[in-house]
Amino acid sequence: MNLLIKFLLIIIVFLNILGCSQNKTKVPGKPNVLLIIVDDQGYADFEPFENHSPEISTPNMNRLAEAGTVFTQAYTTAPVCSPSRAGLMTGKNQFRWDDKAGWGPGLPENVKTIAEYMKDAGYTTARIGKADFGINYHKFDVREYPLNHGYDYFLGFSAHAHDYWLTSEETAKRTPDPNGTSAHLGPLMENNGYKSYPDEEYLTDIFTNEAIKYLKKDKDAPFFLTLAYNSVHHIIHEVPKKYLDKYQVDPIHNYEPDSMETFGRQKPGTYSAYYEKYTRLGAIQDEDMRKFYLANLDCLDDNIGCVLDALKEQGLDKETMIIFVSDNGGSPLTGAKNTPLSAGKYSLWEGGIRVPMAISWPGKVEAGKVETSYVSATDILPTISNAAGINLTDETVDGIDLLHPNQDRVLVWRWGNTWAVRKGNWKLTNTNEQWGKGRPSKMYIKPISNDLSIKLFNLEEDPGERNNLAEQWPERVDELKEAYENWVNENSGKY
Ligand SMILES: [Ca+2]
Repeated sequence: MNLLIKFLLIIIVFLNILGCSQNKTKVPGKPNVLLIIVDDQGYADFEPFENHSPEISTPNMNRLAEAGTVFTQAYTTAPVCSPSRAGLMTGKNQFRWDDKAGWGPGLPENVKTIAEYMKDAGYTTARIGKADFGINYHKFDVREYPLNHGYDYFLGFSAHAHDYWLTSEETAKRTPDPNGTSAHLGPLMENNGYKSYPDEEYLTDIFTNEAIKYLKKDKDAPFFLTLAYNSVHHIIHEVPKKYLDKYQVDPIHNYEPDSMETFGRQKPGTYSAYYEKYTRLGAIQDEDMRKFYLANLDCLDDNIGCVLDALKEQGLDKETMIIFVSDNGGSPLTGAKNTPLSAGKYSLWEGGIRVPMAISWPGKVEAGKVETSYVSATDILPTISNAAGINLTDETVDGIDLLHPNQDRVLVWRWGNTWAVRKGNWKLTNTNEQWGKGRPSKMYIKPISNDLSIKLFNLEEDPGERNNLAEQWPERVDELKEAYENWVNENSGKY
C-alpha cells in the first residue's frame, strides 16, 4: 500500500471517529426545537390551568407545565385553524395580507415561516401532522405545502382534518368523495408522494410513531420538528376503544362506502354524508359529545407522553425547547369546554382565541411557572428565533419574545366583519353578543351579522365578557378604537 492511500485511510478513520463521538447537540448553544400544535383544545380542558374542568386528566401536558412555564392568557390570531396557523407559522397577523380576514389566508411567497428561518440557521426541519393555510389543499406544488416553505421532511395531510382511522389506499379508492368535506380520507402525503397505512392504525398514534422515528434518526444538525396533531378536532368520536370504554361511551362504526345512508343533502355512499351526520350536531349531542371529546383528548395526552419519553430516552430532553399550543379555542361542536371564558371556536370572544400554551427549555425557561401576562401565538417565531441565535430584522413581524411579555402592547384581531383589540386589561370588540355565547348551534360557524355594536370588557374582572362597560367608559372605548384603527391603517397590506 503506498503512502498516499495509507494517509487517506487514516483521514477517513479519523473523520469517522469524529462523527461517532458527536453527541446530538450539533451546534453548542442551539437547542433542538419541538413545536407541538394541537387542534381545538378548550381552555378549560388543560389541567395545568387552575380552574380546569374536573372531568379532564392531562398528566402528560402537566409534565410539560412542570418542566416549564404555562401561559394563562395566550392568544391565537384567529378563532379557526387555517388563519390561526398562518399567524403562528409567520409571526404575523395574517390579515396583514388577507384583507378578507377569512378562512383561507394562504401563504404569500414573500412571507417567511419559522421553518425557513430555522433551515437558514442550519437546522434540519420536519413537519408531521396537519398542514393547513386554508387554500391549495392536497397539492404538492404550492407554497402552502410544507416542503415549499422550509421543511426538509413532511408526513401528514394538507386539509382542515383527516379521518382518524381511514388512511388506506383501498378505502380511498372505494370512496366517491375522499376530499369532499373538511376532513380528508385516505393515504397521507409524505414528501413528494403518498404513504398508506392499514385502516386499523390510529392517526394520532401514526403521527407519534413517525415523530419518534424522526427523533431517533442521527442528524447532522439540531432539529426543528413541528408535530401538528389534528386531535381534538372533528371527527371527534373516532378514538381507540379502550379510551371510549374509559369514558363509558359506545363506539360508532367507521365510514363504510357500501352501507353509508344519505344524510341531510349528502348523497348515499359519500364520506360527506358520514361527516355531516357526526360533526354538525347531528347524531352526536350533548353529554355523549363531551365523552367522545374527553376520550380523544385522553388519547392525545398519552401520545404526547410517548413523545416526551422518547426525547428523554434519546438524551435529548435537556437540550430541546418544547412549545405546546392549541390553534384556537375549544369548539362548541365537539364537546370542548372553555370556561370561565365565553363562547369558543369561530368567534372573537375569549373562548375562541385564548388557548392552552406552554414552553419548556431546561435551564433557560423557569420551571413550574404560571405566566399571567398576555402573549400571542405570533410570539412563537421570535422566541424560537432568539433561542436559535437568529437575528430577526423583519419589522412586520408582530410577535415578541414569549419570555419577555409586555402588558402595554396592543393586540388586534380581524375575523370577517368582526374585530377586537386588547390593551392592558381592556378588550374592545364588535363581536355579536349572540354569537356562540348560548347553547351550541350550527349558527356558530357563520357569524350573525346584525349586531356589530361596540362592547368593552375588563378581562381582569370579567374574563367571561358578560359585563359590557362601553357606556361607563367612553374615553376607554375611544382609546382602544383608535389603537385598533391605527394598527389597521399602519399595517394592513404590509407584510
Ligand atoms: Ca383548530
